[in-house]
Amino acid sequence: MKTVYSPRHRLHADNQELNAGAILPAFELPARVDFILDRIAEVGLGPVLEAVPHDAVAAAARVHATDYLDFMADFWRLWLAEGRSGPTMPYVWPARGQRDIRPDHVNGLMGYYSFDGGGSFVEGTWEAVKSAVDSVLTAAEMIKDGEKAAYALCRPPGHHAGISTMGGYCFINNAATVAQWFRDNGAARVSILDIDYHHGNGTQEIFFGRDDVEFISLHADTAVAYPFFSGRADEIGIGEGEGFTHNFPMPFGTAWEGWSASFEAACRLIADFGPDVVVVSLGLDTFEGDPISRFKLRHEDYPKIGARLAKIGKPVLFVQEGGYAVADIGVNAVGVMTGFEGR
Ligand code: Q9C
Ligand code: ZN
Repeated sequence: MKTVYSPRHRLHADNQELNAGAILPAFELPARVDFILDRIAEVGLGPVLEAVPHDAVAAAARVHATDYLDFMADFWRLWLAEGRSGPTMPYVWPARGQRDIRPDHVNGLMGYYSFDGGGSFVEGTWEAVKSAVDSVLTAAEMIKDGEKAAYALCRPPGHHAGISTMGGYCFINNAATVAQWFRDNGAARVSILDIDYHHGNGTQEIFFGRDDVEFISLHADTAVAYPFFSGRADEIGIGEGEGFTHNFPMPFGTAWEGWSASFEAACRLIADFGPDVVVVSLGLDTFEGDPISRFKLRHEDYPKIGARLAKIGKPVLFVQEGGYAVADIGVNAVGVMTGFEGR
């Protein structure tokens, strides 16, 4: 299987996050990509190709608001103009009872265009964000040209990014952007299967009212787990989209037995929908050793995921999302791919 990535992901580094009352270095690190690339080489998964530059912003604008994209493009200039240069973090949001009103100052804009403190910028963030879109579009072209599967090793991840909000380490929604790209390039129907530990709130928001892009998410029950404000089983879509969003929340401690029951149901939903292509939001934070998550999948489970996805018989574009047990994510990511290939 071919992997696509951009070395420009490295420009997004040394970010911070709010975690249990402390400001810590972000878990979402450049080393994540290195560990996956090392494992790809070790196992001989296949060629690793550099992303071809695309008009990433135009592709993203098919699913994100242009004022949001303009804000991110301009963000570092606004930050420097305030005399700052260190990593950023939003800190005030328009919550219930306040107005949905766009401020002029960068401090307010950060909050207006985010839903949590996980949208932390450094100087190179915007370049890295666009490079992840280049990766996913390059991989999509391979699928369009006949590959059965491709792996877009995106960083930063994307599935928490909504129409006009960053958060959860995400800025542009890579999976949503590529699903829309497939629709714009001949696919009648696209399924997005999100198997990251966290609910794919951004992707859900983007496609909630649509019947041409199905969204299925397996995740930790958001009654008790991040991102808390979406991901319940009763969220099924709205209007024309009713019945085309499917959520499978699962309790802390879920291991293969429970997880695979939801996964099997998800695979059947995909077969019923009959998409031209399946986009898999591939988070590896379901792993038992993940430092910020509480599922119990083991190394040997990941090839089984790939093998079942291959049985659907549709082209699959894997898009990297979360996964933070740094030394293990290479083994688990490549395990999905080798399982898909039946080796
Ligand atoms: N103590 C992705 O996996 N922090 N984003 C939760 C837990 C946010 C995860 C804090 C986690 C975001 C792409
Ligand atoms: Zn996650």
